[in-house]
Amino acid sequence: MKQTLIEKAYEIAKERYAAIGVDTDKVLDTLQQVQLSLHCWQADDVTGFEQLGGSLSGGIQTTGNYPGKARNIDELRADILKAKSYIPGSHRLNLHEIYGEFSHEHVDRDQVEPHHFAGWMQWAREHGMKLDFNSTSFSHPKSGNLTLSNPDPEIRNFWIEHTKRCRAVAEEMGKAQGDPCIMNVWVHDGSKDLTVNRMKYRELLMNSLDEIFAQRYDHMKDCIESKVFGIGLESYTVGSNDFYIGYGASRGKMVTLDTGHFHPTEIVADKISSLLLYTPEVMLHVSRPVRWDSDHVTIMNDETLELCKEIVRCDALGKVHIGLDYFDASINRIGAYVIGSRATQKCMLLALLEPLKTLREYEAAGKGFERLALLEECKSLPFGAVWDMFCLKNDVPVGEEYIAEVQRYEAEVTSKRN
Ligand code: RNT
Ligand code: ZN
Repeated sequence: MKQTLIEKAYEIAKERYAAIGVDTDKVLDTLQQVQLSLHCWQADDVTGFEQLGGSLSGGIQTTGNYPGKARNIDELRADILKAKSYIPGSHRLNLHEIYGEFSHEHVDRDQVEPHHFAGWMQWAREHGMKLDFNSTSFSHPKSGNLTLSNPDPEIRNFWIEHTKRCRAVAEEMGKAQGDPCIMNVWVHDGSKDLTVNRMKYRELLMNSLDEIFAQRYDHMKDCIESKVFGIGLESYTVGSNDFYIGYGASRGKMVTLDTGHFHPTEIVADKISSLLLYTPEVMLHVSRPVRWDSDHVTIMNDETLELCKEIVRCDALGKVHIGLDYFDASINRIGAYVIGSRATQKCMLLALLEPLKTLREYEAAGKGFERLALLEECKSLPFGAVWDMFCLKNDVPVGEEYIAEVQRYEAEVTSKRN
């Protein structure tokens, strides 16, 4: 797209926003600071590099078999860099334990060590990305239906050991990058059919977590993720929302809000302010549930928009960590990264462009009509011109230009993978 055209449009948009008291230059500076944590698992359908040969388990599923998924670390890294080159700003990378560099030896989950991620740490440094981390309780012979809440001490201790070791990995990552690594704990634990022991498993999970978190670290931060149910585990989820809110609030741990992990009519954005009053920070997994936790590619929809608006309205950009979590195997996977990341950033931009001061004055004065009218008018202000400027400034493709770029990478690289 012609640079002069983008600049001209931006100047007009800037004036238009100034009329409602919004400084677009400042907004662009703020947006530049907003980092997404890109999930490494979109490029290979949550397979990882353990090569255990099993299929994805733990109640999560990828659907589709679009060709070209990354088959090894080199391909995954190349794909992530490609995606990153079409996403404005600088971002983090969120790794799962199963993506370690195990170089053909079988390293069981209770044996993982920081050195298995030394290559990632170096690679991330070279490419200006900070790392976040996740323990992996799914897709393993010992995953079953219960991990950290398993009544069998042997299996439970296996997963406790795994999670402890993952925290040690995260600590090393945090140290190496001079910035805390955020480590998420999500376990699928639950039951397909009725249980008559709800309390028992939750107590076990609580005790396991207490044991895992007993070790204090200075360079990593823990977060814990709830869910309504997993596929095949429909009747009961040990780590429910209530469970983790209670746990997080009583232990001072961050809660992860995955936008696919709530009842369809719940508004996830509404939860941020409550959490921030009782827990230090919040982690997000931005996703797009379609009828269930389907992990469709994030788009610019009301849910994502409302989420970003809440972060800005709570003045919580420094306290809310924005991770992405979706895995669509039915379309070009690099394209999926780019769509979801840019959509989240666009939502954040719209949120930052809100004339919050005026809106709040209206609200304080009981001017309901005025508040609603301005909220509605904001929807048709020329935010697209501001977004284009952001892309231009960051030297990434403007607008739909990245489609052809992704197509080219597909033709030259991913389509040649079997
Ligand atoms: C599953 C959770 C979890 C996973 C990733 C792979 O429902 O959302 O966060 O998607 O850890
Ligand atoms: Zn998630």
